[in-house]
Amino acid sequence: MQGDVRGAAGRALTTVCLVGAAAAAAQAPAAFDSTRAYTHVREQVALGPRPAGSPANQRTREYIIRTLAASGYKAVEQPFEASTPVGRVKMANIIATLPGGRADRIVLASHFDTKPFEDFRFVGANDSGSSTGVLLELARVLRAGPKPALTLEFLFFDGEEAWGEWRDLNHTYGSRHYVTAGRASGTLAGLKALVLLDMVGDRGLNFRRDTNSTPWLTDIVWAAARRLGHGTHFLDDPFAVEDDHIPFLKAGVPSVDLIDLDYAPWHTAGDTLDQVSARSLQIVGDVVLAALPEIQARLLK
Ligand code: 1BN
Ligand code: ZN
Repeated sequence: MQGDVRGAAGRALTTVCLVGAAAAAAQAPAAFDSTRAYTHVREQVALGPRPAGSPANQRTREYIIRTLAASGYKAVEQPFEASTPVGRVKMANIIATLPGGRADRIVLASHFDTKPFEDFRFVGANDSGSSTGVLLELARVLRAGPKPALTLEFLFFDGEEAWGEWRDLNHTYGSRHYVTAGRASGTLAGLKALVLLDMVGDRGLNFRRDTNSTPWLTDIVWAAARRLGHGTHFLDDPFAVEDDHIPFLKAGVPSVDLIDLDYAPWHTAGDTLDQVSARSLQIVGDVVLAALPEIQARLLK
């Protein structure tokens, strides 16, 4: 009899604990898993060089869409044709949306094309495998967490890289197309901030403050890094960089570019998987996740 009573009490306690654990799990945001992010980098590298217009670029898009689908997103492609030094090239951005409490949105972005080189094999593990891997993992984690205050959009740009020299309009084809299309359709008005990731996997992670980026956004990211104890990777040195955030800044969208250009194998055959550190991917994923609530709070003020 007593055994039965204790058994019932024990079962009740177990039920309470399980319900409590389930409630906690429902509220706690899932953790960023750099092992998954690193796997995404490896899978992209395995596809080989992925310049805009190439079959491997198309397969990269399929990989991104498939990975997003596994996280519960119905991603859409934004196809366009760009005029480049090698003629008209078919490209496509990829967009996945996580609806928030408001329709106004924050975009988290990365490019996924690799720079075209004819004289050597460029697989772009860091540029652009690392940021694409982090963005795919951020999309998974954020969907598993509580509904965000603002809508979040995960945006994968095609055609960031130049054919040959980065000058005139020979670069940022995908981001320029997104901004032009968003202006024409009116959807750009709901875009309140852009966080751009590029080259985030270097073992010796060193972000400098891009002076083209919006200072309050940079401040929030740098403060989040300090809070998490990663301040040593986020230097106060200023430098100016041109990247996919420039079309957004020109359109008046507050933007920050998190880019580590202090990377010896940049745009060389040496930008291979062994140069990418899962620990760096983890730091960037954690810092972006810590910065997002602050960015939302600032935008809701
Ligand atoms: C970043 C990665 N970029 C190209 N691949 C943009 C860039 C171009 C940054 C020129 C600095 C100089
Ligand atoms: Zn590059």
